[in-house]
Amino acid sequence: MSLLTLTVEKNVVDEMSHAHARPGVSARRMLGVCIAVSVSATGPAHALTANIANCTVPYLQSFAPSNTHLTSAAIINATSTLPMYCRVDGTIDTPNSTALTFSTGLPTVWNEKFVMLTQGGFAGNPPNPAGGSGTGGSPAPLAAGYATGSTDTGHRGGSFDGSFSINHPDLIIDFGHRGNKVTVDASKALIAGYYQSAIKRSLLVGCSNGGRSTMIHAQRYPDDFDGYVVGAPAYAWPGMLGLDFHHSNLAWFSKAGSWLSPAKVKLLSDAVLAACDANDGLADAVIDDPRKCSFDVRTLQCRGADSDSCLTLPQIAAVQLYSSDLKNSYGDTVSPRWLLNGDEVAGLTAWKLGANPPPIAANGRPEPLVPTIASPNTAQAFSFFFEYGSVGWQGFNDPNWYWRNFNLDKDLNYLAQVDGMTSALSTNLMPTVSHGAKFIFYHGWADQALNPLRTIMYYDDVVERFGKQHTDSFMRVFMVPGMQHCTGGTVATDRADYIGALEQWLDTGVAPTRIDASHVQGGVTTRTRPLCAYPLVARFTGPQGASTNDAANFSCVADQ
Ligand SMILES: [Ca+2]
Repeated sequence: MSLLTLTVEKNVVDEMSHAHARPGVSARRMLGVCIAVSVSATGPAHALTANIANCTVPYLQSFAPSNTHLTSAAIINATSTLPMYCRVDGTIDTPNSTALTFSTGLPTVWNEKFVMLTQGGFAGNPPNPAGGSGTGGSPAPLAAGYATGSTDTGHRGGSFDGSFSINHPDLIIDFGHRGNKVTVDASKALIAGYYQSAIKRSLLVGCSNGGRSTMIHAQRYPDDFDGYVVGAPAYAWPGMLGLDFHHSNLAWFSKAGSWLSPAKVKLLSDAVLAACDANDGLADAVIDDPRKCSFDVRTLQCRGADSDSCLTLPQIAAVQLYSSDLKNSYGDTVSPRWLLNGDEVAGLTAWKLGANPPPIAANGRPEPLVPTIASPNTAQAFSFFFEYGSVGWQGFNDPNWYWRNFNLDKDLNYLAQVDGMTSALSTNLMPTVSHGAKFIFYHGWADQALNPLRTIMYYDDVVERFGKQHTDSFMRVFMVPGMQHCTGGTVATDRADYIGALEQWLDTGVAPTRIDASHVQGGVTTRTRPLCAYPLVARFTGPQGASTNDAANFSCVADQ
């Protein structure tokens, strides 16, 4: 058998980093809410026009913090998707490092607001101030008239490469929170200097590691932002994140014969969907809340020879381990169950299994290809990039770490040390919410990268601390049925303007209970559906025979 590997392609890195703009997306579409900033060919409704003659390094350097060294400033002409802007690039010194690069985007017609962009995965991509927000539906903030900031957080390598961490706790801190902080400070200073005007509102947005970045910033630097869009956050990095990936690697690769081929993933996916789709009252190819799906995988057991239409006993055991809480020998749950969600076909192979079977060692055990310091972008499946990068290289600082040696009883302290640099577990949000800051969280119910139950757990912790009523005044969580990681999903309504909803909340003081979202296929909107503030759910309330693909026929109601 040939050694088939998964190599990260450029487009995958782009998808992970959510660094690309979404051409042609207007701020007006897909919204059940009004939005504060109207986007048109002439720019935002409320705008200030810059003196573009000031887009020079000598002029702007005079406003930059002393740790910030500008390398270029240039006017970028308008394109079909982006307005004219001044792009400022530079480096920022952090303790022990001069490697951090950043970029600030200064639109000529400015809406007087700032959006700090964040990166997914291990960050490490070139800064891109014209990039998307990672929110799966909001237009690129620069295109909407915002000044923007972006940074690689101090290292290069891209979204899947954690190798920078070995012997560099300083770079882990920069990745953890400091890289974004120094970029926010530099960007704000450059914005105020360029426009000779104060910033009226600042927002921090991101998904995945970007979601973690928003939370940790709110916890450590509570005065910087007025609002946060937090997508599918990897907030418990690396401890719980590493455990969740270890959990799935144990399920699929502990024993010979456990691995599922893409054909068997489809079998499982179809069977789960068939069993649970209608539980929410609508057979629409989406399981609204997969916690309520009690699918028995033993119904798929092979009765005769193994084939793509059944699962073997080792495969059934693997699905059961994957979809059960993982406990250590003391009985503590260290990783909650992965939900069977009926759209495994959209994400399980890429994130957890790989498209090709793992090599089998001489002892009969599967030995999936794992990343190495020399080859950090090659592995059996994405899960190994994150288990190795976060647990082995960040937690243990060991370039030769081996995933099977991780000890669930003894080794958590190794991760706790790095948790102190990167985790956003704190629920002490008072310093930021006391000045009026708001949070919109979102997470796909079918996310097979980061467990949606983790976001529910954080929300429950916040409610426990502040009470439901107080929490409602500053935080709303939108669970997206059928959505994969940050975006995607076979028929999920994965595109929603969370930034627009946050802006409206800040403008009016009225919290969003419903954000209308779309599924777009081949450029055509095939379904709209409200996303409802958790724990509310969307239920069909239209007239008999009305379209179930039209958000107008749904209401957000308490789940029954
Ligand atoms: Ca359904």
